[in-house]
Amino acid sequence: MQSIVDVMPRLQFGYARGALPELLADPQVLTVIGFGRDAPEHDDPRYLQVQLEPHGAAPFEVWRSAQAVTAGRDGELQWAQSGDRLFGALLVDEAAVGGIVEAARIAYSTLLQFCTARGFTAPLRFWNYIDAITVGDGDDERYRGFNRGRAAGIAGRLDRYPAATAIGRHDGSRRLQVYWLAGRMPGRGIENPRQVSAFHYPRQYGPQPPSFARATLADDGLPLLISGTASVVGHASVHPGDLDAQLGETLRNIDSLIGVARQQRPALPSALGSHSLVKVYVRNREDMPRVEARLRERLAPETPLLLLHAEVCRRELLVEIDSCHG
Ligand code: 3EB
Repeated sequence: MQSIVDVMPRLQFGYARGALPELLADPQVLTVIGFGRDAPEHDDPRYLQVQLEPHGAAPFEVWRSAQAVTAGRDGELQWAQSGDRLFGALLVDEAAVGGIVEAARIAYSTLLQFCTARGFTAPLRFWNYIDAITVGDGDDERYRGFNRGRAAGIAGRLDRYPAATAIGRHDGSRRLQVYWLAGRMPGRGIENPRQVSAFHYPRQYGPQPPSFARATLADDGLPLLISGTASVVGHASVHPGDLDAQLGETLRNIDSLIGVARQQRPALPSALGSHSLVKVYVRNREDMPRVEARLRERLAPETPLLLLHAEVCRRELLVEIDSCHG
């Protein structure tokens, strides 16, 4: 007999090593992401290339829905939707719009209007990939400009912040890339008691605090969506220059967030593991083998792990980790 309780169909996240055309041949695949300059080209709107170089041969990241998918393009925006899930991605050429601030404002106002028009009024998770993220001094730093533009694009359109990642690319292409997952019902923002909420960061980090929650807990068809997490305690970066200590602090922050989320959803596994998808952004390419070795010691052996060479938005931070969990 069927349960009278609605169970949301699950969206699965994983890393896969198949051939791209075969992955895309599955009609329930919502999104495939290829990493680095060796990622193949494909014009399917469910496929996205991210210009961050992987450590070793990169798998594809695959999001798979329990239902059929429809997909298309709308200008520079690509989208795919299935039931209550919408995946979208957008590239904005900074030179064409006058810089990073305006690129971020246009990206967010465009994508939020698009999502609302399709009935997906609840963005749940954003990934932002920004070339040369720490270039510029003081309040002219590009990441601070991105924060100003993002806040302007969101203003009046969102009453709560989803989880996010904002990470630097090294490819020299001044195009802002944003991709996201949206739903029809808002998720709950989860904050970390070890950290000041990013949207309350003090003035020293720029005139506009970053607009993101530490994690989103949405319906039970979605994992806990954990934001980019680094060695930040309170609002300060801790352990500058000490890679192992930064990794330890980052994992403590993630454990803490999972602990808070488990108060709302006790069925969530208590630690990262085979039911998680872990993405690790490493500032210095030469640190990648060490980061991988440390994480293999610290995490369950079957934990899906992808390491990418990327620039964290504070110069002293050597590593950042984001995850879909549970
Ligand atoms: C931090 O804790 C590290 O601006 O969207 C992590 C995740 C960070 C998301 C964002 C920034 C963002 O502040 C940086």
